[in-house]
This record gives sequence, C-alpha cells and structure tokens, in this order.
Amino acid sequence: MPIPNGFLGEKDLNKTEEKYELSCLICESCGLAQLSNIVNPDLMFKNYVYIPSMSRVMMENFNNLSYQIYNNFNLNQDSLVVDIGSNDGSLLSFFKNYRTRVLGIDPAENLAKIAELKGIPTEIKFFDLKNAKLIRNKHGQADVITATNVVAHIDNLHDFFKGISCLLKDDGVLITEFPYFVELVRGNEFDTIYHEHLSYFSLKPWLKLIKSHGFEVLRTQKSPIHGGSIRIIQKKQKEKSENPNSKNIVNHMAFPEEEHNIYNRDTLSDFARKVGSLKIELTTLLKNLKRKRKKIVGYGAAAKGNVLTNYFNIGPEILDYIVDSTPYKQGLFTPGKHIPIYAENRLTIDRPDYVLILAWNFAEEIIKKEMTFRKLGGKFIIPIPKLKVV
Ligand code: DWN
Repeated sequence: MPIPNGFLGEKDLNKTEEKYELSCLICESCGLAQLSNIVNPDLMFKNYVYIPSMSRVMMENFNNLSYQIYNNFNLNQDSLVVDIGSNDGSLLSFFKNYRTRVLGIDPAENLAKIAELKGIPTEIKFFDLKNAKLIRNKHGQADVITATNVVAHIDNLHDFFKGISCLLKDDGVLITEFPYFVELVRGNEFDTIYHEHLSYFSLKPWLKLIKSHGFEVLRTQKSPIHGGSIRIIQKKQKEKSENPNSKNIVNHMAFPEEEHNIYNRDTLSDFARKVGSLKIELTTLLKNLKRKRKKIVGYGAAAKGNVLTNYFNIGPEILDYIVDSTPYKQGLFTPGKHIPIYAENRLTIDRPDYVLILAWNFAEEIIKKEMTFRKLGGKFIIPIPKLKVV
C-alpha cells in the first residue's frame, strides 16, 4: 500500500512508487490495535496536504471544543493553549477569538506557514520530550494542551507523554480526541487503517497508558467526527493514589469495547470477513454501472479513499476522476491508482451519473452541499458503514 497522502504530480506518474506493508495487529494483553510496520514519519508529515478546514462539520467540532475548554477551565489572556499536530492552525484560530495565548506544534513546514499567516505561532517540530523541553524554555508551560487526531500518529507514546508532563502545568489539562477503535470495527471502517495511524485506541489501552504517566481522567465524551471519535479530558494526578472522583468516572465509564467484545478473535475475523464482502459488493456495483456506460467519479481525495481504492483495486477505469476542495490536492493524482483530482465545480460542468463518496465520514455534509447534482438526477454511492446508493 502506498502512503495514504502520497499524492503525485503528473511528472511523478512513471516513477517507481514506494509501497509499504499495511497490517493491523492487536495486543492480547493491553488491547491496543497497532500497525506491524512503521513508515518513516519524515516521509509522511514534513510536507502535508491534509487540512481540516475543508469541512464545515470539522470546523464546528473545533469551535465546540474551544468553547468547552475556554468555559470549563477559566482561561484568560495570560493562559497558554498549545495544540500538538496543529496543522494549519484551524483549532487554535478559535482560541485566538477568546484572546488566550496560543502555540501550534507541527512538523509540516508548508502548513506552519499558513498558520503563521493566521497569527498562530507554530514550532515546526515533531512533539517529543526533547522538543517539549525546548518549547517550555521558550514559551513557558501550558494551561491546556490539545491533541486532536494526532496520538494515533505517534510511534513512541511514552516519550510523547513525558513531553506532555514536561510542557503541561501541574494544574493544566490535556485534551485528546481520536477515532475510537470500537466504531472502526462496528462501522466497517477498514479504510481508516493506514500508515499515518500507528495506533487504533480504545479506552482500555488508553487508560493504561495515561495512568502509567500519572494522568487521570476528568471526562470522556463521544463525537461523531471521523466515523466516531472519543474526546478525553485528563489531568496530572496530584496525589499518589488516583483521585476518587476520577476513579468513580472510570468505574462508571461505559467500556463499549467489552460490551462489543472487540478484543475477541471471532469479532475481528468477522470484521475482516465483512470487509471482504464489501469489496465484492462495491466492485460488482461499480462494474455493472460501467457496463451500462454510466459515468462515475469520486468525492473527497481522502487518505481513507486512497486505502479503499487501492485495496479494492478501483482505478481510473472505474472512477474518471475525484473532486476535492483542498487546493493542494487539485491537479495531483492519487497514490497507487493515479486517479486525477479536480476542484468540486467539475461536477456541475461534467454532470457524472454517480458520485462515490470516498470521504464517507462527511457524506451528509457533502450531499447537502451538492443538492443541485442530486436534483439533476445524480446519485451518491456511500460505501461505509454499509454500501448504499442515495
Ligand atoms: O488522521 C487523519 C484524519 C483526521 O484526516 C489524518 N491522518 C489524515 C486525514 O484523513 P483523511 O484524508 O481521510 O481525512 P478526511 O477529513 O476524511 O478527508 C476528507 C477529504 O475530503 C479532504 O481531502 C477534504 C475533502 N472534502 C471535500 O473535498 N469537500 C471534504 C468535504 C467535507 C467537502 O465538502
């Protein structure tokens, strides 16, 4: 499988394309689902084309998160909010509205420049203990550290947490948000398994990890974002023993992983079987439509879409092109299958018969946005969690 955001320019199409093993294992003692093979993060994150600001739903999620944090933790203009994996500064731009001090940390030089233009100072670094010390000396400790859709990308989680402990004030809070492994299995979301995501967390391994670094849970909440995520608010444990309130929260937390038995081999084999059935169902549908000379395109040049098209062997012989609102992806070709990517307005010009929504996690937002296409008789194919044509 090529790296999921390894989009190619026309001049690269004939060059050899690196492909890497993509196998997801599960630890039978702590329950952490994880990749067997680690691709060099410099290859994947130094120049990054994914930005969250292309989705209104995503930005609303960030707005809600910033509002919740600002009001629950009495921040003021002296407070420092640090966002790890700050990307183009989308989340921190909401904190700027509250006039708190903000700092982004992200290895992508191209995105840091955009964040700086928005007035979001950004340290262009991977986050680890060494860099946490440098950042602490330069900016001081943080009242709040956010890490949304980034903990899954971290190889050395222990060094990451040592960095958090160093950079976060003793009475500060760490807010993490990541796709929830239970939803991945239940929602057949196999295409969110890719080289950028080294870990697929459920509560059991997450709580074991944070406890081993002296953190305790303040609150957890589920979010529908990215196919079903979980937001966890945690803080440094003050006393040696866990705060009874936090213990109480954990004891009363629902552990859907146990309820849905996701560590059980049969559950995971059934998940793999369902992915196999989806491959047959979707490719049969698409081939039948092509036989009827229907024009089919993709919507959302998402990393997950590149996994699906490569794993299901869906190329330009099926999808004429993919439309995407991200300027950095337009004009490029998808990794592996080399499907061309155009701006969204191509839909109204070209008027294909079917749109395969590869960014299925935003299907509702996309369908609402493309009502004209629908009114003119166009149909949407949504592959996940269940294949449907609307
Ligand atoms: O963890 C990660 C998640 C959070 O985002 C990263 N490692 C990589 C990335 O994964 P992804 O590319 O699968 O994310 P999305 O947000 O599901 O990608 C959606 C794609 O669809 C983007 O390229 C933007 C595009 N889009 C669009 O063109 N028009 C999205 C919407 C909502 C639209 O209206």
